[in-house]
Amino acid sequence: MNPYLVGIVVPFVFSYILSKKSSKQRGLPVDVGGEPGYAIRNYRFTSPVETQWEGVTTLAELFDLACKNFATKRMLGTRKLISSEIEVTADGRSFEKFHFGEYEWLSYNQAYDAVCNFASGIVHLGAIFADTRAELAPLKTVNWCLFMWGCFRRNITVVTIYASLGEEALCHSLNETEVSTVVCGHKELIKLIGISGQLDTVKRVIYMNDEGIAKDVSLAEKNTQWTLASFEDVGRIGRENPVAAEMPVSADIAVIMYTSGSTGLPKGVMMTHGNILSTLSAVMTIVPGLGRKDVYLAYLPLAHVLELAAESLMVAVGISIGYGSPLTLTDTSNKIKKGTKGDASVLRPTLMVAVPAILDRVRDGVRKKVDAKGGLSRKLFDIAYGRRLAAINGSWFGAWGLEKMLWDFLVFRKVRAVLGGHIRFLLSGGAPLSGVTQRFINICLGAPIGQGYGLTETCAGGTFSEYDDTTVGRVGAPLPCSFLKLIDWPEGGYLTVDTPMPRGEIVIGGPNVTAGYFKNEEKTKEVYKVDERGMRWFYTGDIGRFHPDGCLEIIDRKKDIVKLQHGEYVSLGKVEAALSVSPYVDNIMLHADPFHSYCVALVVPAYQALESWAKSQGIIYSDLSELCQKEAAVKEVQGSLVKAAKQTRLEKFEIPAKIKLMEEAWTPESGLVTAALKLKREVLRKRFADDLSKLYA
Ligand SMILES: *[C@@H]1O[C@H](CO)[C@@H](O)[C@H](O)[C@H]1NC(C)=O
Ligand SMILES: *[C@@H]1O[C@H](CO)[C@@H](O)[C@H](O)[C@H]1NC(C)=O
Ligand SMILES: *[C@@H]1O[C@H](CO)[C@@H](O)[C@H](O)[C@H]1NC(C)=O
Ligand SMILES: CC(=O)N[C@H]1CO[C@H](CO)[C@@H](O)[C@@H]1O
Repeated sequence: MNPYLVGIVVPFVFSYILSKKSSKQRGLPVDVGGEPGYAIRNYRFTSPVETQWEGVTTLAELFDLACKNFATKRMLGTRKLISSEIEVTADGRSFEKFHFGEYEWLSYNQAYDAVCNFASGIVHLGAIFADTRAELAPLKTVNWCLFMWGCFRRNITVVTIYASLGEEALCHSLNETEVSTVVCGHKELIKLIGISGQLDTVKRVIYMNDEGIAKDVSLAEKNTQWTLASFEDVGRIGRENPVAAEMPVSADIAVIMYTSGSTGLPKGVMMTHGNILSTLSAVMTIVPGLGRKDVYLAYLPLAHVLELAAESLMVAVGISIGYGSPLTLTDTSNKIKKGTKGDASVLRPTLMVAVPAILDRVRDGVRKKVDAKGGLSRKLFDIAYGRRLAAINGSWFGAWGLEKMLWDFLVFRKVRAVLGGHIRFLLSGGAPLSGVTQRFINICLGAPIGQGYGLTETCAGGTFSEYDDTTVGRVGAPLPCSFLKLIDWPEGGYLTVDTPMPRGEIVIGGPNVTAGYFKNEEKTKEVYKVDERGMRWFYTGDIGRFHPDGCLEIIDRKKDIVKLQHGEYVSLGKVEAALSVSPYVDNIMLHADPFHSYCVALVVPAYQALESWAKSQGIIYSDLSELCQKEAAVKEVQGSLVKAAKQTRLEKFEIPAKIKLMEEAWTPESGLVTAALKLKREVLRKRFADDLSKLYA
């Protein structure tokens, strides 16, 4: 039978039968102490959970338990490097490309031995550690992960710092924590040598045996007084001199995580073992059927709280973790040699964590491919997508059934193969995910996206959207480890008595709320408060509203609001998210100035889209920089911004009146965005001050 016919008949029957909207109550009001507000808890738990594992109160104990339970199962995998080469493009830029082979695995037992060896080896070396691991170290991340567990076993606090923070921030973080031993790869080692004169406390460096490390090590030996040792050395020393564990207690600090704040120097968030454990316990209750059959693809840095929590949870429940990196994820990723396989196609993971920026890229990539193919396959894709959208819109049950199977087989199977074809659950966090992207990924991958909301300060705990919640744009009900409260913010016009939904600043309380900022009493006091009942609350500065079913929607951010000359308020984050829907936008920073009546914006265009448009228009240009300055290009992008703004019903004053196209992408390395790819407004404003003032001229 003609598949089209089936595709058109079956859906009606199914959507008709199953189009019942579920109205499950996911969060319930709760009575709490502290500042008055509107508080909500998870519908299944009356008080915040602290641990899901009997008798386990620290990560160190959790690791022991996991190794006992899952002994011979695969725990950590990395891909063998087969070859690497430098590829030079036509315009003279060079890229390193890799060819990786199959995954090679360590069992839980083997990992346990390695962790014990590291733990003993560390004792012979010294105290606090810092991780400045680069993004691309796919071969050695296993060592870093094992090393962290080794530190926990010795009650040693691990400090995590992004190498991409920049010199000043790196110096500041290492100085502040008085770190004595630094763990790093070769890129970071070079950075460290460069600032070695300003580091008083660093005595030792443990390096990863990356390719090309030898000459950096000899450079360090020449220029510094440091003791240098490789991971292998530490393991060997530990094996030869075993030392008993020195287990921490729940209230001991496990990790000090430096977060790249959008302003000023980074702050070190102190996380206790109890903090992290309560987040793990909470997330565990939320992913359906989390179990030993799952495979997890780890590719975000462990210095990201989401990744730390996710990887620890995977270990706790006996899941195999395969390592990858953002630049080697798919067959078409930047660093993957043409014709060889990306991490996802080799590992075929069932679970992944993603930040919205990465999902946006996946969406754009798929869309581009489909558009490029054109013709019948594009039409088929659009029909399939439309049908699925309508079905999901009705109810979750409508999302299953025969029609889904048909479309999956005809259309989405190929899309799914991009991430290995087996994904059954995706967790998105770190920033709000646009509804458009959420739907797109939902439909194309056929897997629910759990959207979480949480901060480093709350140990990633906050809210989480359940797998059966098919709405978009919301971040779900409170996690079982958190109470959420909205409090009035009269200056911004958000009140808990607002209708139809209570609105206000989001405040998070519970055992997951971290101990505060390291050596920063003042800032800690400003945003952390303990109420009369002994519960800790963190003031997020985000503005949210609670839907009647107890789910949270983030609608604004306190400090991102600017009042224009004529008194209109512009919420920068909200407008940027809306404008990002434009296919020409890779990144955008809206700028509003109280002395003007309109906004302007810096736009990093999606270069491919812009270039193919230019080609279609017969526009001649020698390089990107010239194209970005062409009036026609600016006009085209601006036009698409206006369209995006209309779609999302922005006000006229919210639409940037003038824009500048940036000729270079904003990356964490350039210090213009955080490692989670959030804009660093202050830095961007300073860097592009001239461009901004020209836009207002
Ligand atoms: C770190 O400490 C050293 C020595 O005390 C000092 O020279 C340097 O300026 C400090 N750097 C930062 C960023 O605080
Ligand atoms: C763990 O280390 C911290 C900091 O050195 C110390 O205060 C604490 O007492 C230690 N915990 C145990 C159980 O020994
Ligand atoms: C989804 O449903 C809502 C109302 O329930 C409707 O307003 C919207 O147009 C629908 N969207 C699609 C794509 O069907
Ligand atoms: C580990 C931790 O910080 N635990 C605290 C969690 O919060 C409760 C009160 O809500 C405290 O009693 C715990 O000490």
